Amino acid sequence: MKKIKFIIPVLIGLSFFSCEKKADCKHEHVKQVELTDEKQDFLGITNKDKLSAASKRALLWPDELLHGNDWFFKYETYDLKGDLAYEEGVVRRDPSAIIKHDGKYYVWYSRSTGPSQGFGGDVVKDKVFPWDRCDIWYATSKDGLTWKEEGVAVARGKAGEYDDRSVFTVEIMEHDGMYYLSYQTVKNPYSVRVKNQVGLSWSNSPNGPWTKAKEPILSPADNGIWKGEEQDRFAVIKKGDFDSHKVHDPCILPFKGKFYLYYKGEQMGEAITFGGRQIRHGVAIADNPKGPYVKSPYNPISNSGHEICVWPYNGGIASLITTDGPEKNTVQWSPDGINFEVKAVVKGAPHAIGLNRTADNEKEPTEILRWGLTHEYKNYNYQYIRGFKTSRMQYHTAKGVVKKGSEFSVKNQK
Ligand code: AAL
Repeated sequence: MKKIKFIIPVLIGLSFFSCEKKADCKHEHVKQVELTDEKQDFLGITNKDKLSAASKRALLWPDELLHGNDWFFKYETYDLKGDLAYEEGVVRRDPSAIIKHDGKYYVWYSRSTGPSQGFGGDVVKDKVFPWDRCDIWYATSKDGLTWKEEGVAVARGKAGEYDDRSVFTVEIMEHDGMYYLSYQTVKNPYSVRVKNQVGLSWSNSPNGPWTKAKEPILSPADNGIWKGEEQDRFAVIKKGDFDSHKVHDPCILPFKGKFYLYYKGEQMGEAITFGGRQIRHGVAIADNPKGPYVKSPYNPISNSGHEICVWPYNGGIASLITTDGPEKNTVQWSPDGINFEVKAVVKGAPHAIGLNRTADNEKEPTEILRWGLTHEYKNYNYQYIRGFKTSRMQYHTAKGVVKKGSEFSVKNQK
């Protein structure tokens, strides 16, 4: 068998450094890849001596991913019934995960009413975004399809408090008989440069009453410097860390005896990079659910993504990365909750997912995604909560062809 070894330079973070002398170059990782006849055949490479850049990248893919499809899924969305069906004049968005209590599913979400005026007018009085002037509401359901809105769980704070303008984009964590809601907070006025923080409330029942933390549990990094006084979030002297402007989409998971608060960072002077908006995720870790949460020195822990969607799997943490950045629409996994690797590239994914935390998430990598909640834009002003379901696709077969051993073959035919 003819074996050829290729030295493939892997550039860290896809940055294109140039080094005068190869030996002096600190930025390169060099990986030896063996191109066997089998691998050549599997990848369909015409000539071992003439590898395109794409074939060289394909040779770096781990065998486990090359031959498996365990993390891949496809999805569809559907309308909900009852109080969560679309209602004119009402914004319901960013559903939390779903939990079950006394035979009923529970979900929390951002709720506001009326259209948004944007930032052109009086930001003290106007509603600038659909997620501005929100309170956190909750709903229950017997079957996950028809929902009853139960009312406010956590309201905005009193004038002058850190959360007096909007409380929104909430997540639920149930731990040791206690319930914790983590969510975004904004203080009036909601200008384009306003910093967004993360708040926390807790209760011994999902029906409340909820006790609010006196201070935010997470704040943006304070090492960015705005340029000038004008309300322009792109004008900076220094951008600062990936989360120097906003800490968003909090989700706390108990992990390895601690509490991992995953969040989306938005940076002052946010750029448009080759993958879209420059959005990355971070994690902050605490010994207790109420904190204090300390940001990981390894942040950011993703180079892409938007709303946080994380779940425990196989002793580590899985993460669905959507919407922004070069690794959007990938499912990733990390053994330590910090160092994530791509496991699958999906065709698309629901946004702002509310995961079904009652699922047996260890059954298969994406079992927790079999059904859940998402939101969709009816238009710029109004969003509503919808359901989604996914299925795995192990084989791609034509109609009428049944591949033996595949429980999915019939359902997933095109
Ligand atoms: C979302 C989240 C955050 C943003 C906005 C409302 O889906 O990423 O919550 O602030 O959009």
